[in-house]
Amino acid sequence: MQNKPHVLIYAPWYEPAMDRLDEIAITHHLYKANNKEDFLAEHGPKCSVIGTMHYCPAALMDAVPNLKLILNFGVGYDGVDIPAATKRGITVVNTPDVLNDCVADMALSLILAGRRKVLDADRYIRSGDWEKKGNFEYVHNVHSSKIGILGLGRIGLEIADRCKAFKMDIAYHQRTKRSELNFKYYESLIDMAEDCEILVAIIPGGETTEKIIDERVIEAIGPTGLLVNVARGTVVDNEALARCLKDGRLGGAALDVFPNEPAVPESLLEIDANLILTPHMASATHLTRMKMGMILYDNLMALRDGTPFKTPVN
Ligand code: A2R
Repeated sequence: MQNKPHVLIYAPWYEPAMDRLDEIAITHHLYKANNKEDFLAEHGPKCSVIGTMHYCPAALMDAVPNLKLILNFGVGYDGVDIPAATKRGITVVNTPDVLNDCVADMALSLILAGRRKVLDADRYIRSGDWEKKGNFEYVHNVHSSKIGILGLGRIGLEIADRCKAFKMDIAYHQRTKRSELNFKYYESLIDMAEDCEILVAIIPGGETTEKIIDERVIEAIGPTGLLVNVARGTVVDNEALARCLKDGRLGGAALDVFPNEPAVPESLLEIDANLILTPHMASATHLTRMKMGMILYDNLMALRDGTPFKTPVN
């Protein structure tokens, strides 16, 4: 095919899906290069597309002077400089909706495991404590507990649906009330945290939400409460979280995301109970990652064929 676009792959994604791009494009894998600067200088100018996961600063856009399209593998694009892309006439596309169920499933896994202390209980057996000390501590209910969802968007709504099945009492906070829904709305995040036993975050990252879950909010969730973060690491003040977990102001936390992945704050790694850490895997099932990849494939087809993009964010 004559008019195959050249794609600079900055960060790789689900391989079976990424490999499909080679049917309709010529891919250049920057992340594999020993000398990234030389690689970029050689291949950047012929590329009209960058493929990435949540990250594309203006400097990278400038290294690809004929850039028309950024394929962002993931629904969150807080690491992509959207104003810079828009200013340069570059379209950014993401992979919304197809991951809603998967991320919601993971949120529920963390809620259930965090609330019932499944991982601590597993360690209790393996350490021999069951035989030495007797039965494991009593924990708190999932059913009939009050949950506050921070961000009742596409994924948040799926989480709410699952919580309903678990007979939980559901509330939410975001900037806009959704009058079409029956869930209790809180105008104030801190008020919701005060009233709830579980708080789950599923909002975008970026400046407007940075450390929105601060020490006051964490304290408000309380000593018997659970914080679950499947949004972005930046939305929680993780140092405050570590302090609150250590001195018992917060009962427990379950985190799938961190501010500088794959690094995890030392202060969290030091904590060996009431804290579940997972490596940003909420959407990482074979089927969902394939679906996400195929959305990027379809957007690339649209660029090649001159048809409208499927999932533009700018
Ligand atoms: O605030 P609203 O009414 O725009 O509601 C959105 C809410 N949200 C916020 N809530 C409180 N304070 C904020 N500063 C704030 N900014 C946004 O988050 C909306 O209901 C929700 C996001 O929903 P969607 O745009 O449908 O996103 P989706 O697909 O559910 O994904 C959420 C995030 C991604 O951006 C990734 O960072 C993560 O989940 O995987």
